[in-house]
Amino acid sequence: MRYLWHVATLALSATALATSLADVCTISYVRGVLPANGTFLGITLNPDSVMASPVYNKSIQANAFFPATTVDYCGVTLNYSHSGLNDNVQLTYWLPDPADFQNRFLTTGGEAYNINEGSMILAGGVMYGAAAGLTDGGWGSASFDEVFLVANGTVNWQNTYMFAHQAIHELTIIGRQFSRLFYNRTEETKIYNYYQGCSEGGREGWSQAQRFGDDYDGIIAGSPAFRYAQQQVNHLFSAVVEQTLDYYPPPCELDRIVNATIEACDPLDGLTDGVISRSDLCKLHFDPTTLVGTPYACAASSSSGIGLGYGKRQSATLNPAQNGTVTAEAVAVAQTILKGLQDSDGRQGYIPYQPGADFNDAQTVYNEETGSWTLNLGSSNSEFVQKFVRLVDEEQLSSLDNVTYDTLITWMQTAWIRYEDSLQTNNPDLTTIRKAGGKILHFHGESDSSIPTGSSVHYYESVRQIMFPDSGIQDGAHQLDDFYRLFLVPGGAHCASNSKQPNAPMPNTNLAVMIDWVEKGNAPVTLNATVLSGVNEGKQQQLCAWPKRPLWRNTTGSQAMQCIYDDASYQSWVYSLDAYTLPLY
Ligand SMILES: *[C@@H]1O[C@H](CO)[C@@H](O)[C@H](O)[C@H]1NC(C)=O
Ligand SMILES: *[C@@H]1O[C@H](CO)[C@@H](O)[C@H](O)[C@H]1NC(C)=O
Ligand SMILES: *[C@@H]1O[C@H](CO)[C@@H](O)[C@H](O)[C@H]1NC(C)=O
Ligand SMILES: *[C@@H]1O[C@H](CO)[C@@H](O)[C@H](O)[C@H]1NC(C)=O
Ligand SMILES: *[C@@H]1O[C@H](CO)[C@@H](O)[C@H](O)[C@H]1NC(C)=O
Ligand SMILES: *[C@@H]1O[C@H](CO)[C@@H](O)[C@H](O)[C@H]1NC(C)=O
Ligand SMILES: *[C@@H]1O[C@H](CO)[C@@H](O)[C@H](O)[C@H]1NC(C)=O
Ligand SMILES: *[C@@H]1O[C@H](CO)[C@@H](O)[C@H](O)[C@H]1NC(C)=O
Ligand SMILES: *[C@@H]1O[C@H](CO)[C@@H](O)[C@H](O)[C@H]1NC(C)=O
Ligand SMILES: *[C@@H]1O[C@H](CO)[C@@H](O)[C@H](O)[C@H]1NC(C)=O
Ligand SMILES: [Ca+2]
Repeated sequence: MRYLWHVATLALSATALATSLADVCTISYVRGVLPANGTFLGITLNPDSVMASPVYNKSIQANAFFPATTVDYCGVTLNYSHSGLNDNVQLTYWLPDPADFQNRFLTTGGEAYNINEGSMILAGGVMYGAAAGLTDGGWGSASFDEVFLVANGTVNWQNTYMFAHQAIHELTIIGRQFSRLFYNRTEETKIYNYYQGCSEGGREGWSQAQRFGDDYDGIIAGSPAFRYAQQQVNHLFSAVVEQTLDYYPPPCELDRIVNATIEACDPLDGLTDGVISRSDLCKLHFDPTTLVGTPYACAASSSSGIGLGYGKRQSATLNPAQNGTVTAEAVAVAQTILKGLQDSDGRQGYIPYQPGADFNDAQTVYNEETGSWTLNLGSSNSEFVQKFVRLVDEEQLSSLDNVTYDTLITWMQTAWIRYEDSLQTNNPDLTTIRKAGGKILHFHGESDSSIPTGSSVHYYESVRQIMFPDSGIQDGAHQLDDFYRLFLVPGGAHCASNSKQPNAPMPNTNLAVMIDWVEKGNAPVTLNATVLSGVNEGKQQQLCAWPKRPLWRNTTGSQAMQCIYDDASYQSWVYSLDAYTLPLY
């Protein structure tokens, strides 16, 4: 009996394997395998909207999220609506050839105010035998900030909840079931559910881990834009520092400070490679006042002002050539920014960037008429306050008149309460995903200039203290290790490699690592990373798991990396955020 059953199974799977991509990648086949109406409460799929076409030999270069690959896939789009709402949400799926499908589904997220990263990112799932999907949230090619207000003063809460967590969850549950039917897998067949995203995509990953923990086997969340109220208002902090200290540094002067910081702090980790792998030692031991008097010079350049900041890019402006020597005022601006937002009583309101990160938020704007550098109130810095805090349907604040550090904290408080159950995304209770056996891989660049690296550390430490209140720092971390690991990426910029520290590694094999953890039980003790530029391009490196930190020591005649625990370093990452009455996780 058993033998016959086995033969029959083989015959069936042989039939399934014989199905080609062209056979299944048609509109009529896809319509025929859509989940039935009633499968998802409140959701109606629209069969008329289905588009499907096969794509062969699509090549994608190595990037921050996955290595170079060439994939064949079936590109499908499919719309749905919510009961009682006249809305239209479009899903995009890339489905691997039936012969390559490995019972995996990958949900992907977005960046800035975009709910997705564009379809190329889906190749990062297809290359591992996963059907992969993205959503437009229901607003087509518009971004969330464009559909957030119905009018001055009126929030579109449906769009807000969709962006916050609902759309990504719907993408996942529809996609997993659709994949099952598309590949003709039985209800008993396990379809592994993965998530991958960075920045806003990192926040979206956490929105799923915190609310829908039992729907995911593995969540990869990079540099998350969570603790949204504080994170977004914090983009204005650097400008308020400049206004308060009444010094508006030419961009070149701050750039010189960053370069000199990298140069001075690079060796503190034991390896002189142009990369600050220990920004904590930099914080503890490097004194930027030593830079006063250092000459700087930059050629004229067109500047987007903002680089990879969180928010929209600004139109390019021309920066004139700049030269001079670093002033005490510029160093004071840098030091105040790196202390982080504090209220007028010296209580901490938010977490700073690490030394060595660019000062993107502090970029000033050249005023040709006055020939001077002025405050930058561009949308990347101020849109959140104007739109999401003040509810004025405009992309930026018109001035910072009377805005103080206390004002920023008041705005953070207002947004925190308003978006606590939608965008805030800092619930530290991960009991559901832990119990369900899901895994979380969290990473963050240590030279991120858009989302402070310490924001990820603060969340990790909140989870540890809430879930394992009776354990110490290292023992609690050891318990978290079972399902949640945080890796800081030496020299890493915001979800990208760093042109200022080109030898820095990027963890761009995360989905392979996660699959290995989920499906084979091989937990990442250190995280696999690859150098994506510079002289060491292609070289593999390992990243230490928090709270351990890398240190290169000359033990066997050559510098070897060790992951060590160092309490002074650990303490340099800890902020009590005592400007608020409630605990801020
Ligand atoms: C689901 O119901 C809607 C509305 O009644 C209908 O237009 C659509 O064809 C149905 N979808 C499927 C997959 O049967
Ligand atoms: C599906 O959604 C897309 C994107 O919003 C839209 O362009 C298209 O017209 C929709 N198709 C149908 C049949 O509603
Ligand atoms: C894809 O590339 C391979 C190798 O270059 C080639 O053999 C194959 O014919 C190509 N397939 C299609 C559909 O273009
Ligand atoms: C929205 O409010 C701002 C600030 O009060 C005002 O300048 C703008 O005209 C208003 N927009 C509309 C469409 O009323
Ligand atoms: C789906 O698989 C079942 C066995 O699990 C088989 O009987 C059926 O013919 C398959 N359907 C298609 C469309 O391949
Ligand atoms: C900082 O270093 C970069 C190279 O990493 C260089 O292009 C830039 O000109 C330097 N800036 C200053 C002000 O020295
Ligand atoms: C420095 O800038 C001034 C104008 O501000 C210019 O006259 C001078 O040539 C510049 N010097 C160098 C070394 O670039
Ligand atoms: C700033 O405060 C001063 C003094 O209270 C007040 O006169 C002025 O109108 C305020 N400016 C703005 C833009 O609120
Ligand atoms: C680790 O990264 C290297 C490239 O640096 C790659 O060859 C290797 O396959 C990766 N390992 C895993 C498990 O992804
Ligand atoms: C490490 O130690 C060996 C032997 O003592 C020495 O030759 C070498 O220069 C050292 N390397 C570094 C990078 O300090
Ligand atoms: Ca170094």
